[in-house]
Amino acid sequence: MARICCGPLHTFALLTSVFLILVHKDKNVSFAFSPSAEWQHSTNISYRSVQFRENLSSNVTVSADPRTHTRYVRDQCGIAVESRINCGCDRSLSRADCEARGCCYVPLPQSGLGGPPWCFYPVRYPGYKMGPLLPTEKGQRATLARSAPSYLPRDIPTLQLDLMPETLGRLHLTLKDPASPRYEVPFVTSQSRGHKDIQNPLYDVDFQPDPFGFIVRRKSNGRVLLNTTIGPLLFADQYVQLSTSMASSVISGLGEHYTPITLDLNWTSVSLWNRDMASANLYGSHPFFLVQEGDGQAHGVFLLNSNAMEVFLQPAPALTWVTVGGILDFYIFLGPSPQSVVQQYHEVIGYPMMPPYWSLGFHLCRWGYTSTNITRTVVQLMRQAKIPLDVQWNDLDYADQRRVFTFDLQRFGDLPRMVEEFHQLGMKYVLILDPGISSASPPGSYKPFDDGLKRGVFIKNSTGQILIGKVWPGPTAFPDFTNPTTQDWWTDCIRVFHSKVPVDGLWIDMNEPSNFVQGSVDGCPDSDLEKPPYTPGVIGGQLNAGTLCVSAQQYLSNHYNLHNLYGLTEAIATHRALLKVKSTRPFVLSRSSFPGLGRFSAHWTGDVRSDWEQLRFSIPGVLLFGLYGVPLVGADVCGFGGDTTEELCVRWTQLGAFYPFMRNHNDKPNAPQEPFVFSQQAQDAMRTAITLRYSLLPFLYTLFHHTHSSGSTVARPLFLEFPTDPDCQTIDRQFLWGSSLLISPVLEEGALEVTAYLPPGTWYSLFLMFTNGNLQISTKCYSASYYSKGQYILFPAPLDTINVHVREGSIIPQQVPALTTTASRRNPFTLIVALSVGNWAKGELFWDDGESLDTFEHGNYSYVLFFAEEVQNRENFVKLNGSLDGLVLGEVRVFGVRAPPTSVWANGQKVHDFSYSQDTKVCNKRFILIFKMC
Ligand code: MIG
Repeated sequence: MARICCGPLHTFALLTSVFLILVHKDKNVSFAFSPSAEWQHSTNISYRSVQFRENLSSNVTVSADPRTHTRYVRDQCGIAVESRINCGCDRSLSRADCEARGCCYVPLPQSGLGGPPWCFYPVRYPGYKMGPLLPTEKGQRATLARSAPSYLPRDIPTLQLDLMPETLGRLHLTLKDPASPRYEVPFVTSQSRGHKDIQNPLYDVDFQPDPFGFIVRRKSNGRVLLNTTIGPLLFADQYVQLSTSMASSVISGLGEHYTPITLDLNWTSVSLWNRDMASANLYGSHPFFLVQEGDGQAHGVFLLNSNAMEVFLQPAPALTWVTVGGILDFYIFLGPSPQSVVQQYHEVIGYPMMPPYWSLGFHLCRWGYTSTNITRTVVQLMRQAKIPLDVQWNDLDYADQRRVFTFDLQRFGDLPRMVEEFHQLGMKYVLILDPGISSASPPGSYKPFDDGLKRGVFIKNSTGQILIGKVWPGPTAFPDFTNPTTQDWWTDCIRVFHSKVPVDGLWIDMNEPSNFVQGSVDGCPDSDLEKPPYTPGVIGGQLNAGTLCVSAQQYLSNHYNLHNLYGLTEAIATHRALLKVKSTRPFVLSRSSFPGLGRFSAHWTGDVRSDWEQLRFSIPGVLLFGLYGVPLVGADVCGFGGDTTEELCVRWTQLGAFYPFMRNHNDKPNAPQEPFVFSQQAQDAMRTAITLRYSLLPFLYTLFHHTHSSGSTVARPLFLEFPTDPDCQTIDRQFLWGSSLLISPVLEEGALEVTAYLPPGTWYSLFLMFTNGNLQISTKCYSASYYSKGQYILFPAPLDTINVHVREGSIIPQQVPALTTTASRRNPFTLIVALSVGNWAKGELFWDDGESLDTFEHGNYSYVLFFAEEVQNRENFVKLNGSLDGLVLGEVRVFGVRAPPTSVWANGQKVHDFSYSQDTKVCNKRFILIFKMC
């Protein structure tokens, strides 16, 4: 047969001129596998062009003024109702209070709560006055001064504005106090690069000098992207406010919240203050948003500020940032495509880490595996059920009195041996690590605390004693990861523990940080930090609710400023510790997050309930973290809180098979939800889904490579890929892997069909097609193709099926699945070639050993490009070289072959073992051809 199969190959150079020919009467279709040529991501697929919706705001339903029932009523202060900027973001105001602030008070018939404000700023409400713009090394600078104080305590009378064009598509703008330095966010943007002399950037900036405001336009079409003259700039010590108009109402970001992919602008607000709470302000803070402008272009805004923040959204469309500290540090990204906005953002916060290959496998966990023997049994039962499993986890159960860096000698006494056994099976092991360090063990009995005390690693309260809170082990101290000494101590703790229990990764939970008492066991002082003049809308009403006193002192600043960075700094420390201890790619899973987390860690969406609504909202949750630069993300498969049902768990496993990070995890009191506890039918369905995932891991890994090397997304909202298709703007019940796999899961109880949108073009159904003795998977050796004009189509979705479609023109590298990635990585590859209408397809594979550090950076990898194209004669084939050690291409499946081939050739030899079947659903008759290379 084809030469590509002749045993393990030392280098791909041996594969010179590997090509396959399908001989038809008139034409040949050839496939050349190119390991070296460059191929840009942009495809030739032409998008349906759409008209820019000129007046997006006219599509917005606003609270009409009932006095006239028209949309754009001018009230007496001259401002349309939907454009009123609340003069009382900080507190509700009576007419007298409002007028004392010099604001307009115009009541509306409905209640003032949750709707347009009654008290709002008049046009040109006094603020700062801007002096002349002077050139600096990085751009331009101006001084802003207040002529009269604002209504806030401790105004900052003079501000310094810096305008720094950094790249053609990126503008950096800061506002700070030139007189005394204020807190600025550390860590996040150390990698950001900019250029000094930007010729012809995508943006224009204009200023209104008095009162100060700026306007950012897209130069190509003059569109106003941001206009801050719609409201005043307020800048006081603990209250900073800025409003802007938005170019459209289609906005994604400002997480972490429980939302659809686009935000609701109907007089809502979102608070950014990390909290261990499955509602309202969630575990992470991401002050970034992306705006779809309506014509396929997009821009993004990142406010680099880690203080407690509330962002008010209104239908104008407009938004108002209010933050209780720090400076205003804006990055504005001009795209122009949504995908390039994401790239520009990731350039600033750092490209995500390259995950170890095994971390893309299936993970299994629960709170309540109460011994090594129970944990072992779980692994055994998974293997008996022949369901792939790469990583077994333990929750807090392993720890002696719930103290981290210990293990319970009664129930987990042979933990080291268990981990070794898992390694023998080609599996990995991860356990949980909470940041709270028990402070109540007798002196000399718990080294992490004793050492930490000696080395001064713990956060102190405002009077300089170690702050004690309460978490799982009881009283605990909290490491201050902004302190370099803490980093060393943490590395030592991990090194010592790892020398006993050779964990492969660490799961850092409770790192908002979470605290079972408010502030500390001694409460918190009564101060401006604990009770700022204004507290954003956070659960519990106070910043120290469920966490530490914000007046607590850390190495770099107080907790008031650093709170939102706690998880990020712990992730950095844990990543670095694993790097030092293991010298392979670290795997860290963090609950709390901040921009930049993705460079160090994966993320899961926390304590989701086992219900259908949470299943559905897990999709935008995962997709948004892709925008935030944390591509390795997933929700707890089958749900965490409450008992799951068999049907929910099957559907969740099918969707979870397409989370970039796939872990089934369960809360302590719940009925078990491991795949093997369900009926044979359910197990079959779960096995099919997980095995399908395993077959696609080479493709998934290649997507991670792109994200790691150029800032992109893995699980991708449709609008990123089809930006000019208005139907895609808000779709978040479906998503893509990269640009070519469309996933359309069932999200409703009892549903056996799914209505899914197919963007314009031809799409091929992807079924699991592997017959593997080990896995005994039922196979469906057919495909159906659909030609879509950009429409919703009803697909059958019986319980054993998740609908996945391959986009025309793509080649998807797969590998014969196995029970672990250790085994599957040795299996032959398979290619799915989804021919376009024009009979071409392309794809790629990034491959390395899956765990060494910086393989891309050091060049220790292979990169293969695959092309399929129609050629007139065999002489025209491209001959290409490259290197790809020991990889075997086992099978090729070509979707969309126009007529049954009379013969098939590979590497100059006739292939005898091939089959083709007619594609039943196809309009213009096409065939699927499968042939074995080995
Ligand atoms: O207060 O470690 O989100 O995944 O199982 C609960 C026990 C602490 C919260 C995590 C969850 C984990 C649980 N943890």
